[in-house]
Amino acid sequence: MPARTDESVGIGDIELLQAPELWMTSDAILRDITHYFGRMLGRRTIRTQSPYLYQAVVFAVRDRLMERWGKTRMAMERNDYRRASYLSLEFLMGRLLRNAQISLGIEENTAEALNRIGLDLEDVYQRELDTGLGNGGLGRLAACFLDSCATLSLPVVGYGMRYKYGMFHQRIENGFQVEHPDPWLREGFPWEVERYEFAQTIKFGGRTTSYTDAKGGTRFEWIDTDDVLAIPFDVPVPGYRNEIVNSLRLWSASSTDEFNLQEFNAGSYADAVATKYEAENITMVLYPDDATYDGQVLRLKQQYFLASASLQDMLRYHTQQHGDDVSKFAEKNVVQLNDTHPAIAVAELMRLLIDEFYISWDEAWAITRKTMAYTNHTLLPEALEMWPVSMLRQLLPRILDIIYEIDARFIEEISQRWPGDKARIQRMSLIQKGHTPMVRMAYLAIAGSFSVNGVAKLHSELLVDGLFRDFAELWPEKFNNKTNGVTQRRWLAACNPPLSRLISNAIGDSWTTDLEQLRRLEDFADDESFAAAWREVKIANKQRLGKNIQEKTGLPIDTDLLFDVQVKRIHEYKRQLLNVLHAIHLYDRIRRGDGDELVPRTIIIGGKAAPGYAMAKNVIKVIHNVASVINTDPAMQGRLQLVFYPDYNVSAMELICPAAELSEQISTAGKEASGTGNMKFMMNGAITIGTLDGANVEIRQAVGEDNFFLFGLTVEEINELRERYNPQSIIEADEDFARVVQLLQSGHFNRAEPGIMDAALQSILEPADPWMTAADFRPFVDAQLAANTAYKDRARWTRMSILNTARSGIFSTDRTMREYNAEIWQLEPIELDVK
Ligand code: 26Q
Repeated sequence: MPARTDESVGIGDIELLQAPELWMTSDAILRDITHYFGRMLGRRTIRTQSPYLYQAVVFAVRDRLMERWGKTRMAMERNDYRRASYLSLEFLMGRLLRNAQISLGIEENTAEALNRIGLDLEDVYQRELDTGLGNGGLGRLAACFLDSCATLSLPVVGYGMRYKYGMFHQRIENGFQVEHPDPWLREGFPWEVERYEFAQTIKFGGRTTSYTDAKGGTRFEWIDTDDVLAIPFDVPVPGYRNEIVNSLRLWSASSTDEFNLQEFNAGSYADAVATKYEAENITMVLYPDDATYDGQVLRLKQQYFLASASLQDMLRYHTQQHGDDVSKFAEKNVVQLNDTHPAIAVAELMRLLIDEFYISWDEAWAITRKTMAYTNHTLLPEALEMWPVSMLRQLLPRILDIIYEIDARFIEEISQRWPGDKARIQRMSLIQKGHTPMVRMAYLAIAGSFSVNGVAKLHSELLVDGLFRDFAELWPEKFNNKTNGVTQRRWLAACNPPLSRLISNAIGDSWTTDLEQLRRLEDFADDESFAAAWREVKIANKQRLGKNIQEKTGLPIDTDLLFDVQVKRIHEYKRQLLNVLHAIHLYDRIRRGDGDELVPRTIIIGGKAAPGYAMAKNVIKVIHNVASVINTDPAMQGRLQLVFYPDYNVSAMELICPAAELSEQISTAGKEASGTGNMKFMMNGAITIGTLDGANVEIRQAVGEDNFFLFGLTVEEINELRERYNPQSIIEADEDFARVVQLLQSGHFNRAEPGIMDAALQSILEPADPWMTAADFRPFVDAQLAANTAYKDRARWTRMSILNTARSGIFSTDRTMREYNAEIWQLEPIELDVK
């Protein structure tokens, strides 16, 4: 139960928001900025290094959001809309100020207000720290989803974690990644509003007992628990110029007062304080792993903490609206699970309905299965989450009981459908038997949901044909696809102002809420003056990025070169090494005097490696060593550069994607669920060089095969080749490849660091290489040559670039969210005039 509630004040609801609306004029904005700067923050002089001007501007904007936020909430309550809750351990929001300004339509007025006192809004934007509460694609997708839902007026709440430390900062020392913490809250986070009145208590540990209730039924209790308090902090999510402001509710862990007191009374102050730290540990840090499962207790605590706090919050709201009758919970709520990370919510909702609302098992199960929907983001078996039964027994005993009961009933269902098929039961059971029995979280999510979706067409097909085949046979109606997208408000309008202006001058600005309008740019693909303007924008963006890279790395960037970019988490399946092999091949060609046909290029690679992923960290070192040889060789001057972009994050991508010309999407086919960086590049006019993997397949289909550089083995070819794969023979048969391997083996890139390249090189030479990098080397080099030829023909390249933008319309998250809503959520859009 919450420690304090509104009701406990005893005065009922009093509406205070009766003041007239704030003006959006530059006068009014300037007045508020100076008010906050002087009277609230207590500052007089503006120091460019201080965060206070930024904070004052945020407060002025936030006031204006707050009015709309209140109205949105009021409309939600009074019309009692069905809501979707997006549960995610990650929301990679990036910076919020520019986006809020654009959504409210006050960017020009704010800039003018600041101009009047001699300040530049752009500098204020740059002062904001990234909200880095996510690892990569999955977390950024959640952020794009929230933007689109608010813009479509959909009643969707994001539920996430307010980690004290977000994604680590990457620094490079001697070519090695060194991780530094991200204390993003240190200067305060002026966007959030603490809502202590909605705090929830979360149980851990203890034991379960049963008793007989008045009607003779058996009831269960979870007792002797160590409780932790979940405190919500709300962040506003503005829709684009539609007066809607939705919420992202982030939970922060804190110790419960009662609990501390007990131990204090027992005489151990130190223990009481230690316990407090243990509680707060739950939301201390984001796990920086993006594609491997590591079964740590703290991670399980995080997952349960998010699931329980969010579900209790939904039930609190539901009972506020409907009293204690939860029979309509599934009519009023849908929960979208962002991967299996919050999948324990299936069991937690069962517990809450049965133990706290006294609903029968069957009714609770019907409600749960009508409420939950699950999105899968990976096909990699090593990423599938499984928790040891023993860990659950210790940490969440009541939840384990419920999972066992779900499993027993599920097995019964399988036996009825396939009598006697024991192997099938073993395969499908929620519990994996063995020395250390494990709970398979994906299976719990599938069994407890009415919808299971993949994130690109190919990925969804592979789920049904492979990973979840047994389940798709049992419940074919549950499985569906929702191809990812990105929000054009951030990934075109905000990050690429010159291109946005050029586009809007040509076709108007309706693309900001209807991205398919970009198709009208096709009419300009052969217009010479438009093409010239298009090229100028790209050059300006390359200069902006070049300057940024020079500031970060000290390396002068030649902006006449083709910008060839691969930015994403470092992982073997994404094959940054294949890119490096190609860079070495180009270096080798130029060195041996065979580079005349090559257009000059700058290869930019960026991304973070999980701190525990040795091979990924080694890849970063390899890139740096190769880069330092290339970049210091006078023969490469003006012809070839290789740059590692340090500390890649959302704000970096906002500079990078508008400047990219060639987008590297070169994962082993069947491994990248979708990709979303690929869409950002396409939208900004980069041309993709890629494999038939994830959403690349749909990108190629949308843009046409002539406007995409395809290479590499298909999923079928990879499966077929697997058993007789022999990288050595591939290398021996390919002189260029052999020279590249020879350079690597000879120590050419690591004279003073013997052995440093060995692990990476060895991984490619291994017949067991799961990523089959060597098999795709020659096809990749050929596709790069095709890109090289296309780039030489300026008119042709520009045409391809324009067509990439023009045909990127389907990759808006507006489209993705419409599909989720039509096929899974079925929400009515919010109407602000209360019915
Ligand atoms: C799991 C257990 C313990 C600790 C961490 C994790 C963990 C955390 C994050 C596992 C995976 C992730 C992130 C996965 C991710 O970003 N997947 C990407 O999702 C994108 C959006 O759907 C896709 O476009 C990418 O293809 C996919 O790799």
